[in-house]
Amino acid sequence: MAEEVILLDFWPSPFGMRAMIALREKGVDFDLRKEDALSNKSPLLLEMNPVHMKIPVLIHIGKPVCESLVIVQYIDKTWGHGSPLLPSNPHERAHARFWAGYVDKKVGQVVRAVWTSTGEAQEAAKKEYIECLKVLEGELGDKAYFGGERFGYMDVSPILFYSWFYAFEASADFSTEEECPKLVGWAKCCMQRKSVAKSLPDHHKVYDFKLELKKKL
Ligand code: GS8
Repeated sequence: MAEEVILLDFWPSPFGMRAMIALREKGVDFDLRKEDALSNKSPLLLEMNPVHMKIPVLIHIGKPVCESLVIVQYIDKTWGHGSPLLPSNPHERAHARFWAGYVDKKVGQVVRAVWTSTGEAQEAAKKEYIECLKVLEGELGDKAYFGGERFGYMDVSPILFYSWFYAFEASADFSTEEECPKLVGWAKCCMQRKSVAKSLPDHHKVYDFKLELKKKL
């Protein structure tokens, strides 16, 4: 390996998937170190991300980069080869950052209650979650990818949910495809890319993990 690139990851983590997709889009070789981020954090993780103590952490020539969206931007700037993930136009760039942030600030905030709650609380969470997805679908419109014809930063951010759709659906009895057909069409189109297919875990495995996690909560 020409320069040392290490990714600290936890296999079901949606956030780790973002970093992996970006590295694979750029064709960067990396050493994937699997963590048990929930119950047995390694000394390296604690040293490299002492503030949040969370994965993913990208360690490039000994220096850590934390937070998945920051990592994706770092990868895009550092490895210039391959097509850029972020647009160069300042307004388009700001727009891409806004929507990537929407995924964490809105969708990410409501989704937990979809699989952890029950009864009326779950129904309310499901409604709110589907509304958030529909807003995202509205932004996608009839485009192939969020940014237009090319896969980019705005796709790397939300695609992580695809591997979790099944777990959410099975927990709260709904079909994402019926609710948001264009969004699921987009996700299937992203899955045609090697970078994405290789980085997203099997949705049944994710579901089993969720069941185990729910028992512990
Ligand atoms: C979130 C990372 C995160 O929650 C990002 O990188 O975008 N905003 C951050 N990581 C989890 C992995 S599981 O989904 C984590 O490391 N959790 C450990 C903990 O909460 O202690």
